[in-house]
Formats: sequence, C-alpha cells, structure tokens
Amino acid sequence: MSYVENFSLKGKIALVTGASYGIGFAIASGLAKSGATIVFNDIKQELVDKGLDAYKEAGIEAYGYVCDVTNEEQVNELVAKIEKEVGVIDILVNNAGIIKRIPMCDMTAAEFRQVIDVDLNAPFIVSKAVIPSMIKKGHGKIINICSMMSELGRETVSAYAAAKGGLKMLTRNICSEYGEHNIQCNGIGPGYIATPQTAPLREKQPDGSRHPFDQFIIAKTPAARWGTPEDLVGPAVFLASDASNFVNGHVLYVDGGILAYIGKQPQ
Ligand code: NAP
Ligand code: GCO
Repeated sequence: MSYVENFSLKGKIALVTGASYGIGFAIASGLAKSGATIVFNDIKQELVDKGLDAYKEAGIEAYGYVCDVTNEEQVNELVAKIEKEVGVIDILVNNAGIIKRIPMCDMTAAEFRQVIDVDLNAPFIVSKAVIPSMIKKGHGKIINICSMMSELGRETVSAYAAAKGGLKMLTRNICSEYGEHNIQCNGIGPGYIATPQTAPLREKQPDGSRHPFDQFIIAKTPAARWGTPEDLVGPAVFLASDASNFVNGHVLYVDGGILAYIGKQPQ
C-alpha cells in the first residue's frame, strides 16, 4: 500500500460540530474530499439547511442535524441518531465555539460560564458520547479545535483563554485515558483566521485604514497575513487519518508562525 493511502479517510464517518460555515465547514469539506462521510450540527435548523446547501454546492452529500452541543441530552440523542441513520462515528472534530470579548471585570459570571460551556464543557460532553462506540470499534480520532489562547492571553478574552487552555489539557487527558483503545485525541491550534468570529477585528476603519488589531496581527505573523479556514484542512486530514496513529495528546499550531515570533519591529 502506498504511504499516501494512509491519509485516505475512505469509509470513515466524521462528525464536525458547528460546521455550517467557518472553520468547521472548511475542515468538514476537506475530510469529505479525503473520502469521509460528513455529519455536522448547528443550533438552528435554518443554519443546518444553509450548511446542507453549501455542502451540496461543494459537491458533498453531508448529513446535518440540529443540536446544541452544550446540552448533554441533545448530544446523546444526536449520536444515537447518527449511529442509526449513518453509522458509528470514527472521527470527531470538536469545532463549535464562541467568544465574548469583554474586559474581565466587566464580564458577568453568566457570560463567563456561557463561553466555558460551549468551548470546554461541550467538547467533554460530545467526546464522552462518542468514545464508547470508538472503543467497541477498536479505533477513533478526536480533534479539538484549540487556539493561540490555549497558550497566550490577551485583554478581553479571559473566558475564551480559560476554556481553550482547558481544552488543551482535556485533549491530553483523553489521550492518556483512551490511548490504549487506539483512540488518538489531538488539538489543532489555529492562529488568527478570517472567519465571522474574527470579523470585528478586521473591520475597515472609517478612514478606510486597516483595523489596529488587523495591523497588529500582520506584524505578529511571520507569514504577514491572516490565515484562511482552508489553511487548517491539511492538518485536520492528517490528524483524522491513519498517518497520525502514533500522534496523541498533541496540539498542532497552524498559526503562520505567530507563537515562534516576537513580532515585526515598528517602522
Ligand atoms: P464561527 O464562525 O463563529 O463559527 C462557530 C460555529 O459554532 C458556528 O457554526 C456556530 O453556530 C457554532 N456553535 C456555536 N455555539 C454552538 C452550540 N452551542 N452548539 C452547536 N453549534 C454551536 O467560528 P470559527 O471562526 O469558524 O471558529 C470555529 C472554532 O475555531 C471555534 O472553536 C473557535 O474558537 C476556533 N478558533 C477560531 C479562530 C479564528 O481566528 N477564527 C482561531 C482559533 C480557534 P451558530 O452560528 O448557530 O452560533
Ligand atoms: C481574539 C481572537 C482569537 C482567535 C483565535 C486565535 O479575539 O483574540 O478571536 O481568540 O479567535 O482563538 O487563535
């Protein structure tokens, strides 16, 4: 068998959470083009329908379901429905996520909890729902979408950084607890990616100039550009495939070099 076939996902079923658009949609599309059957969820039916249309337009026959990943009952029902209607999940990408950019002392406990709920509790809930069948099947891949904020802090993102830092450690713990069942759990840590989630950070200023944060990220990134969701597809296919069967508990940063770079000296 040529080594390239180790990257094939033919015959595999992949659940990508929150994948109607954005990073989840790009990763799911890439997994599909590598042979996987794609299942995704979103909170609202209208977004699931929008996602189904987008996948169809990309030539991908996906399965879409409404499910709030923070709701354990809905998640367990979702996994049971997928197993009945599609098959046992081989690959889980915990992608669904939110951010609230509020100075910590202005943030309410409820707002803090909401971010932790989606970005950390939900990956726990969904992983817990799929692992038993992965154990029975004798293999499984879990990919948690972490962040630069799994390693770094910045103003206004305390809840998000706490959640993504926790998600890095949840990744390592799933690796530790289930590696003996041939389950590999790794993270992908995207840098700054141009999606709806970061649109406020890239808005043009009234005078037509770039947003100060946009300029900041360009100066902090050796690649001198924002990432695109498509930049994450190759790493996701690798971590979802047999080519990474001995990679476990790792967070692969796909950041254009931000974490390695002090930043361009102001001119
Ligand atoms: P996005 O454009 O805001 O998309 C997030 C997706 O998650 C949406 O489809 C959203 O659905 C869904 N979602 C949110 N809460 C959910 C819930 N409770 N149940 C089910 N689905 C839910 O974000 P993105 O930029 O694609 O980011 C995707 C992931 O990458 C997130 O985990 C994010 O933290 C992470 N990330 C992003 C960047 C970046 O620069 N963009 C960098 C590093 C990491 P609705 O539209 O219905 O809310
Ligand atoms: C922010 C951004 C970042 C990105 C990403 C970086 O406000 O700093 O939203 O958090 O979303 O997580 O890796």
